[in-house]
Parts: sequence; structure tokens; C-alpha cells
Amino acid sequence: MTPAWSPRLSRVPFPVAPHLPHLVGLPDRLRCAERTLVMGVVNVTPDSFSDGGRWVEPADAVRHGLDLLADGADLLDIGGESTRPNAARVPVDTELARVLPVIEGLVARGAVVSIDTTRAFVAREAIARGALIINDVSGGLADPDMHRTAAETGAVYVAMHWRGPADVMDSFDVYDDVVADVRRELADRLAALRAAGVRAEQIVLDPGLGFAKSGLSNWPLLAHLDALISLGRPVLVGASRKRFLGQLLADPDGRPTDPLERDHATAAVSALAAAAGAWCVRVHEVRGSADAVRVAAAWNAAAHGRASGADDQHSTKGVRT
Ligand code: PMM
Repeated sequence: MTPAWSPRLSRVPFPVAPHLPHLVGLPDRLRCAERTLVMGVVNVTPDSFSDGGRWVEPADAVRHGLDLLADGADLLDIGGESTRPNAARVPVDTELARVLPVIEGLVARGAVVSIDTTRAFVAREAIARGALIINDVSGGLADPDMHRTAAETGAVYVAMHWRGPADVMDSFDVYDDVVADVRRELADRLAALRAAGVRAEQIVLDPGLGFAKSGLSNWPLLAHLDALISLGRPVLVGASRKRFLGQLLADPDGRPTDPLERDHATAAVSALAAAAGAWCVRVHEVRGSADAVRVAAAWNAAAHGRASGADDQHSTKGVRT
């Protein structure tokens, strides 16, 4: 089937982040992208904190995914279980029924799909239907089978920093030094993945913004992304619409802004994270971040005395055919 969007073939003749290590299993246009990638979020859940209930019907979720591609998403992250604070777990059959038809529908239209799950069985079923990335917010801590699944499927595996499930995670926001502690705990995840037979080239790391991190714990992680990048793997940043942005933008009475009012701040984080060398940003509203990562690429290019990357900024936005 014809892809649902025009591939964004970068013509910038240099790497934006030359230190970014190689990742296996993704199409060349993503593996070789010379800018930060944009992952659009498709939450097929009734209760996610910013978009819960909006795309619970598979056809609506597929349409939303295609809209995100048209806005410039490089990848789509499909989730069937909310990870918002205090969320309860859903049965595995419910999670499968939510995500599998959406994955099938989007893969059939040429999308590069990631499955957002902490369950190895769900990950396997998603990969069998064409997903290329396992996005595990628990880094393998929620399911003892997950690392073996990553090893056996050979899929790209995102290991996010996590200290416990959504209903209790806020109580784990205790750090001596949040950057050093998160770096060490991610290094442990990396070692556990390698010991389970996962190739280094499959692994992406993620600071887990908002997970066991209240407002103030998130900013040092963003400001010191280099500490995580120095672990030698690509880094994914998921700041989109999170509580710490709502707190930053609170009204004079201290009330956090509504999640849907946090997209400009999200795009600002995308620009700064991209300039700092993030591999990918995970966002609900794609257009602002798709522009932001191109600004960062042009900015970094100029800083290195090279061409501006204007072609990539203007000619390759996703256009649905
Ligand atoms: N955040 C959420 C869900 N999945 N995955 C990764 N890798 N990183 C994140 O920061 C992350 C994630 C929570 O946000 P949502 O409920 O709006 O999807």
C-alpha cells in the first residue's frame, strides 16, 4: 500500500547530533535522519490525562494517527493503558483489544509504529502486527519477560526511568541528586538489557519525566540531558503536556494550566531538547515540535559553520496523500 505521507528525506549534509549512536530495525529515512525525530502520541484510552477518551474507537484512533503524520510525526506511539498518576491497571485483553486494530490500521498505511506497553505479551503481539518499537515506561521492571521479548524480537526498545506503578509513583520522588540517580538507574537498566541478550543498537533511554518526579525534579534532567546521552544510547524525551509544565505556567493563584494549554511550552522543550542532542521527542501536538526540531537542527548546523538545513525545514513536512 502507498505510504500515507511523504517521507521526510533530509538533505542536510551533516549530522545534527554527530554523537548519536546507530539504531537497528528502523527504516533508513529515520535511521539516517539528521535531526531529532518527532513521535506522535495516540492514546487509545478513556482516561489518559490530556487526551483520554478522544480516540477510543479504532477508526478514530487511526484517523488521529494519520493526522499526526500529516502534521509531521516521524513515528506514532500507540498506548492502551493510561500511565497518568493514580491510574489503575487494565486487564491485558482490554489493552490488546484497544491497541492491536489501531496498530494494524496504521502499519497498513505505512506508519512506523511504537507500542507503549509494560507487558511483554502485548509487546509481542504488537510486533507481530508490524510495530517496530517497544516503548516500555517501566524499563522492564514491570514484567520479567520484557527484556527477553526485546532480545527475541530484535525490536528497538525504549527503556524509560521508572520506580513504580502509576498509583504509587509520586511517593518515589526522592533523590539525592536527581540527575546522578536517574543516570545510575538507567545504566542499571542498560546492563540488565545487555545481560538479557538485547543488542546495544536496539536500546533507547528515556529520563521518564513526570514518573516518580514532581515538578522540580524534571528540570535538572532536561538541563543535563548530556549526562544521559553520555551513556552512549539515543535519548527520548517525553515532556508533552506534563504536570511540571502546568505548574510552570500556573495562574496567579497557583492553579496549573490545563493540559491542552501546555503545547507551546512542550514545543519549547522540544527545541531545547533537540538542540541538546535528544534522538526523539514524544508529543501529543506534533506541528509545533516538528517545527521546533528543525529550528534546533538549523541552529546547531550554523553553530558548526555548516549549511542551514532549510530544505528539511520547508519541503518535507508530512503531507497525507
Ligand atoms: N510518558 C507517558 C507515556 N508514555 N513513554 C515514554 N517513553 N516517555 C514518556 O515520558 C512517556 C511515555 C505519559 O504521557 P501520556 O499519558 O500523555 O501518554
